[in-house]
Amino acid sequence: MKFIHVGDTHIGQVYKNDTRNNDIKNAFTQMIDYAISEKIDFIVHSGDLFDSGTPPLESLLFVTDELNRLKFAGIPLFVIPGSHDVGIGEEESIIELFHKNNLLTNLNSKKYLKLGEEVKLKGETYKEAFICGIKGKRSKVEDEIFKKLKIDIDNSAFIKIFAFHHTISYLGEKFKDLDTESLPKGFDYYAAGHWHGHKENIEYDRGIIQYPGSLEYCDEKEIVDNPNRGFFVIAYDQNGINSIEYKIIKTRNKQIFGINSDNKKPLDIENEIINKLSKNDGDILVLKLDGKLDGKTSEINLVKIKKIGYELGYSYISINKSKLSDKDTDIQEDDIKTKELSTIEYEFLKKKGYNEKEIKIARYLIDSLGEKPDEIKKELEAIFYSYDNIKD
Ligand SMILES: [Mn+2]
Repeated sequence: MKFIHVGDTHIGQVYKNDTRNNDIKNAFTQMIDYAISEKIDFIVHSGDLFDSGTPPLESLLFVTDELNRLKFAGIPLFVIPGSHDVGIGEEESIIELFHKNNLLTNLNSKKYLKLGEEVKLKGETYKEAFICGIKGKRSKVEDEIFKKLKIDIDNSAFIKIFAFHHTISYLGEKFKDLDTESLPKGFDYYAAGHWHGHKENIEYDRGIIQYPGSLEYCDEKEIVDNPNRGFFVIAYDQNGINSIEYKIIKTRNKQIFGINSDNKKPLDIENEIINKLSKNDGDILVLKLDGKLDGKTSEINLVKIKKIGYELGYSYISINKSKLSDKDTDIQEDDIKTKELSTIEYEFLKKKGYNEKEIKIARYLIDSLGEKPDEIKKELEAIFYSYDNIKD
């Protein structure tokens, strides 16, 4: 018997780029095609099926079609809602809509999860596998769940699977949102999601924790950091897990260039970049600029670079300037000692070429961290209107 473990498929509008959003859908289709052609017994999804708790209609229709193909092939899909599958301020997840339409099993539907003094969790036994899981974090409650968890495990199953949607402390204290030790014990396979990197074979209790990572690259960092994207195929029998394979899906060609700008003029950088570009068939292009430019960073004509790039055939172009600086924008050490923080902020943004309105918004946002969304919205509207008649 075989099952697929996939996670973080993020169907929706991850990019402001139709081609890349279609790539994300295409990755999902590749996984489903594989499940059907290889006669996989079932699929476990470890959360973030959608990119948003309120996905566009077009995404809902796409997923409905794909899940109907699975249903027709007799392959059940077991899902825990991820942090992205729940709308802001919502209790219920978009996953529940598909559960109610019998296109998947929401492992945290009322039937399986009961909150209270004790958190009672049930699962399903399918093809001699016991499957259960806990949804991702949208509120602090999900942290508490792990401390009070009582799981009704089917001990007669050949393999016991626990799905969860957290970054565990094993991966580093800095980004963790769950201590590894908080995970329940007694499982053979921990189907992990939320962290978009890829990690295999983390030993825990009597089993292993596996992160497949996002099924397609969800941002520039993932494009740069990860060579492959894919899902796990796990074979098991009465003796437990037999084999685990990482199935790599087909993604676009990537071209990643690092460009050092030390003592170069903006126009030189522009030409250097343009010279690197070549005719291609829909490649992804990432340009990482660093160093200290002899001139203003805003003088590099990014619009022109992108226009030429798209004409040459690139499907998606990301230009990263976060490590690029120019001679004017460095904050002087003396400034830190003698000036108010707000003055340093103002002068820095001014040198970066932002106008008064943009600076006011930026500084307001820095100051308003922690305020209520409604109040932030009101204040931002006021700033927008008050600057309407001022020329940039
Ligand atoms: Mn995710």
